[in-house]
Amino acid sequence: MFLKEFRAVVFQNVLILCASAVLWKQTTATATQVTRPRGVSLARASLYIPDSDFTCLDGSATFPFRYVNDDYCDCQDGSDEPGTSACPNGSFYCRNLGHEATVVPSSRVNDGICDCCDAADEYQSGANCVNTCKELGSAAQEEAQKRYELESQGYAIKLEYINKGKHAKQSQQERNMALKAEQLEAEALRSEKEREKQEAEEPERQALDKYRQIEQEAMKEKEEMERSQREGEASKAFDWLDSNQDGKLQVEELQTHTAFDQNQDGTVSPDEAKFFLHNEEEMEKNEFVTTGWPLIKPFIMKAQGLEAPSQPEQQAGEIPLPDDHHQEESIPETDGEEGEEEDEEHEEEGEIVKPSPVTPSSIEYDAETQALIEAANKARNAYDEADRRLRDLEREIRQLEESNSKDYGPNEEYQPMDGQCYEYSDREYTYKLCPFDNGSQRPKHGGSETRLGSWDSWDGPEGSKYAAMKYDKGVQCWNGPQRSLKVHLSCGMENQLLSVSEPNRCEYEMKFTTPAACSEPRKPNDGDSEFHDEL
Ligand code: MAN
Repeated sequence: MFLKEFRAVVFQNVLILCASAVLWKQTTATATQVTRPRGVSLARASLYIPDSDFTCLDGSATFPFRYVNDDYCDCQDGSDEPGTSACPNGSFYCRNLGHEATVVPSSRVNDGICDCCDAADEYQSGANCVNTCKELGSAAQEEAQKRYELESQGYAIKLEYINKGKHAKQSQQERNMALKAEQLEAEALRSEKEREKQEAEEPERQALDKYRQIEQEAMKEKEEMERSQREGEASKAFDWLDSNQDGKLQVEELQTHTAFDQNQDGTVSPDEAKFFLHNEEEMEKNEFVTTGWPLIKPFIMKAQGLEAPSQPEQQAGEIPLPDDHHQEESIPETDGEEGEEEDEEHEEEGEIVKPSPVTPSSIEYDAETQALIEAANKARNAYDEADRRLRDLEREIRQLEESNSKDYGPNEEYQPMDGQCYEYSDREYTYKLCPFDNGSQRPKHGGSETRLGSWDSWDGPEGSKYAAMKYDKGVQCWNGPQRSLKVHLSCGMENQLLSVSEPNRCEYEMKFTTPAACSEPRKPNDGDSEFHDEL
């Protein structure tokens, strides 16, 4: 406070006459400009009125105007020293006539380095700053003009996209309405065909029931015959193996047949023989017929040079009949009459085993039943067709509604990108983005495609939601999260995938340009931004 009073006195008594001159010297003044202290923007000029006291812009203090730019910092916000480096937090406004106005920190004022292109920040340092604003201004102007032209072209394409998108939406809605009407008709037709089918199937069912009964009986008969053939064969085999005819098979009896020599050492050991008797010393005929013969039969067949079935349960086929008592490993005929009978019996069995002529596929129906079947078939086909038609319609409606519910931007401008795919290759992978569908990665040197994510939502920052897209639920990363992808969109003349990165493992980012992201371009101004700077 004391210092301030002292300085005020000095100013009042010694420099009072020069004060206004100094102050005015520190202003910029051209014919078209409002006069204001050095370092103050046009927008703030009205806050610096030479004839009245100055109030710091943060309202913290008020003092005579001559304190402004007196190279002493009075305001906490540095607003009293816009044209000197006295305040550490002050800022200096470069007018930069011919180019863009800029604001630099006060500390750069008269520091010997040229910051403003009009050299205004170095008015006392002796640095030989040259005013380069005109050159910079025209280069920037040229650049801005080029950008404007490109943006205009991009925007023109965007307008086409908007047109296409809106048109597509409208035709989808029309198609949807038409499909809904067709769906109603198709539902009615299917109900009608269903009723006709039921009406035709009932008499068919009644007629077929009769045949089904006959069929079942024939099947039963066939099974019975097969079973008895199997048992006959087993019984005959038993009699042949039971060489002492005591009604039981013993180990010794089996040992006489090389067919049971499993380890091929030339003899059938008791253990080898016992294996076929379920590890017992002997086996009764009943047991042999049900479970013994199925085990033994493949070995006999093998010894006869026949292919043995792989599953013992499936052994019920015929094997050559025994015809020579002495022929090893052939089931022999029994001596005398009995043998002849067996032989005959077997021949009979051979005939019976032939497949039954009554199988479901070979049934011949009477003309009336046949007509009923044909009528029912016709009704079934008609129903199937009506059902298929309805399901096709429902599927198409679902797809349309799915596509209709997608957010293609505020004016449908992103709609033309749906259904397209764009690629980008780096050293290792070829990446593919199919907007509104998915993103993927394919190794360049072979290997399968990995899905990085499926379309989820718009994901731009608040206020510019349409600046980014999110694709998630990609293929699970090994020991990590499911892959996901973020696509950053910017204005460009064409739809193009510019770059792909993986900032975190299995989290991918793409840069994509598209005319759909262009905004209506603003004509570049004349390069003098003096009237555009803001408070
Ligand atoms: C693959 C690629 C990579 C990813 C690893 C993670 O090699 O999908 O992008 O980083 O898997 O294990």
